[in-house]
Amino acid sequence: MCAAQFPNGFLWGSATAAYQVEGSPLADGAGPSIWHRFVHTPGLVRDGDTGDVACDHYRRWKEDVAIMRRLGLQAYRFSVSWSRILPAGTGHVNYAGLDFYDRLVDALLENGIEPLVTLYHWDLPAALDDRGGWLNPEISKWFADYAEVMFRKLDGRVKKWATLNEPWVVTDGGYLHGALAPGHRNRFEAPIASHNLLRAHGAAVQAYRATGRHEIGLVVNIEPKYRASDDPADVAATARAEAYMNRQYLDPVFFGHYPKEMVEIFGEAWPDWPSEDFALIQQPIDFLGVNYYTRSVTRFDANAWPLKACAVRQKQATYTETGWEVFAPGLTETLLWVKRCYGNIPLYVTENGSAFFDPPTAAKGRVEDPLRVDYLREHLGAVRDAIAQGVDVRGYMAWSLLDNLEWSLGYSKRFGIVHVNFATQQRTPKDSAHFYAKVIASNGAVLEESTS
Ligand code: PNW
Repeated sequence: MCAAQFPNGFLWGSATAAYQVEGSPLADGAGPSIWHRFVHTPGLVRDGDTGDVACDHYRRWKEDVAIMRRLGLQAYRFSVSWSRILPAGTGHVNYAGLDFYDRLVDALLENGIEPLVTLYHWDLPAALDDRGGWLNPEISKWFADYAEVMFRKLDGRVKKWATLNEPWVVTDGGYLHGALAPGHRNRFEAPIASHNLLRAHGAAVQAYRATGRHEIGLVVNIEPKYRASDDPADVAATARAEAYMNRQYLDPVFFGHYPKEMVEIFGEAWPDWPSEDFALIQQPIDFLGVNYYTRSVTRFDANAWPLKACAVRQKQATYTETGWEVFAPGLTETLLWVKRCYGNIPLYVTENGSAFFDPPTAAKGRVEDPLRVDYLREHLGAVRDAIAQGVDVRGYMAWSLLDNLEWSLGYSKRFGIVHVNFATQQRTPKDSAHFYAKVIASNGAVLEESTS
């Protein structure tokens, strides 16, 4: 038995994002988002999959809340679709869209489940993309105005807000490599989009201080970078990769400047930023959300643009269906790294999970997913280890509650702890969900039981 335990009040939950689960993207007066556009552009999403129906959560949310309750979840992290609230992105408020989240929050609270609300999980109103989207500096005001609508409606019932989910993925996928909406490939645009995401984050935090009374933070994805060798070229490549993915957003928020490696990475495409922007970006936040999936062992690669770095595949490791190495110690390392670099801010693991093939047995009422159970067990142990070493981790949100639209990979990758049959919308909690329910009921004590 290990003495380390999860603190009392540790928050156990699960997470989703609006476009990945809701379906009915244009219902009740909603405007289209860039994801609605992207999925309806032929050739961009695997198998032509769309979020038109997804998990039909927009209509089946009551059933989904009941599932959460049965599993004993204490928290549900979801995101709000901006274009349901403001169909044109700014201006007219669509009260029917607002009502959906209003009812969801009430139902969660009635079932003893705390809502954690993310304001932006990638589904920008298409009308704002037409005005330049994240490339238009006015977006900080657009975002703060939208955020304020949400704060006025839900703050008090919602006590934990996140501004942005994974700004790195938004810019790397959406503006640099083009695999995600809006699908641009432009090295001059990516830094501008990043900077405006940060300004928008800061403006929303400012708006929250004026209207809200609880907690607001930011959610970033972190993938710890281990150097492949001590060769100076590999060491420098690893530092670039760490700056680009892990520090590009946190350094400005906590220190008021970008990592020095950004100029080296982007060269002439990296602008000189007005110094007053950093006062806006550096608003104090109440917590940080960390999304962790994997690590990377990094080496120099002259052909890998723009980082001149690439990941080295590990021979002995298990890889998930998204090609990510299963490496639980990396989560402990990530949490320790955040504390070491940025101080003792309260942390939530806002996403962690794995895509594996599930056996087609859901119709019989059982889905055995031993690899996902192992992943969950090992990563929860990693969180516990970080807590034992003094990191202030306050909660864990399993990604994802439901199998869902894995963005441009469509429905081909299943991250859910609850299986979704997309033909019938039948939900079946997988073995991993039942395991997680036991973890929650014992506040983590079940992790100490030997499994071999
Ligand atoms: C996250 N990376 O995306 C998102 O927040 C989820 O919406 C998504 O479904 C989940 O992880 C699984 O992919 C990421 O390349 C996408 O490092 C890419 C990376 C990290 C997170």
